[in-house]
Amino acid sequence: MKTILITGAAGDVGGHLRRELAGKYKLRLSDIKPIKALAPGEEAARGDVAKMADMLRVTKGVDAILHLGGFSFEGPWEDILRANIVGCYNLFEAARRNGVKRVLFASSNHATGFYRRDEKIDHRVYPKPDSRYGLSKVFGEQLGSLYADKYGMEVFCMRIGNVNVTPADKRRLSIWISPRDLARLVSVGVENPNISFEIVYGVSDNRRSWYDNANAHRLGYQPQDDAERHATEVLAREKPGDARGETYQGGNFVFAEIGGDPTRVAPPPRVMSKPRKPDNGRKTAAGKILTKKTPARKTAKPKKRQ
Ligand code: 15L
Repeated sequence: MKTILITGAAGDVGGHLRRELAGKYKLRLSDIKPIKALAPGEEAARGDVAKMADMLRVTKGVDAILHLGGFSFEGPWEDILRANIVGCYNLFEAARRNGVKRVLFASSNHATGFYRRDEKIDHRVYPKPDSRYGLSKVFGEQLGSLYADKYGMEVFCMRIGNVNVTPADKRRLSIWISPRDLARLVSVGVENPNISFEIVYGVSDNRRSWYDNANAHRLGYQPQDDAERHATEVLAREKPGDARGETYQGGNFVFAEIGGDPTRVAPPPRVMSKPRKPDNGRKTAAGKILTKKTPARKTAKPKKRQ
C-alpha cells in the first residue's frame, strides 16, 4: 500500500480526505497544529511548511504528497508569502531532495477567479487570480511546472472549487466538489502513470459548472455527484449578493479591497495558444516547414504539352 503525505491535514479538506482515503493508502498527516485521534493506517508528522527542515523531515520516504498546507483564503501579504509562497517552495524542494516524484498540489478556483461567470474555461486558460491567495496558487502551479520540466517531477495541480458535504450557496452550485469526488480525483493524481505536469479542476459533475474539465476526464476522473441535486434548497435560502461578486467566478474574493472599476477587467492576453514549430522558413505543399538546413527540393515544372 502506498504512503501519502498530506500537508495541512488538520484542516477541513484534510478531514474529509482522511475519512475518504482510509484503507486505500497509508496516510502521513502533517500540519502546524497537532493532529489528534489517529485512525488505523495514519501517522502524524507535525511540521511548519515555512521551515525547510520540517519539510525535509516529513517528506522522507513517502510515495506521493498531497499538498493542502498553507493559507486557504485571502490574507495579509506577509501570511500568504510565508505559508503559500515560501511554504510551497519548501515542499517542492524537500520532495525533490528526498526523491519523491509525485506531488498533488491543491490549487484553487481563485487562480482563475477573474473570469466571468458567463465564460466556460478549461485547464489551458491564462490564469486570472482574484486575490493574493489566488496569486499564490498560480505561483504553486508554475513552481510545479518548473519542477516537472527541470527535475522530472510528476505534478498534478487541482484547481479545487469548494469541498463540502453539500453546496453552501448559489456560487458553489457551479464549483462544488463532494468529499468522495475529491477522493476520486486524488486517486487519479496518485495512480495515473502518465503524469508529468497537469492542471485539472477539482469539481463534481455540476450541471452549472463554469469549467470544461476534459483534462481531468482524459486522465481518468469520473465524478459521481452533481450540485444540482441540492439546487432548490440552496437557491431558496440565497440572499441577493453584491453585483460585483456575482459577475466573476471568484465571488467575494474578487471585490474584497477592489480599487478600480471591476467591469473593466482586462481580457486574457493572447498567449495561451499551442506552441508551433518555428515557421521561419517556407512551407512545402505538404505543409513541411523548410529551414535553411533543409532547402526545398527543386521540383521540375511540368512541361507544357506541345
Ligand atoms: C478556496 O480556494 C478556499 O480554500 C475555500 O476556503 C473556499 O473559499 C473556496 O475557495 C471557494 O471559492 O468557495
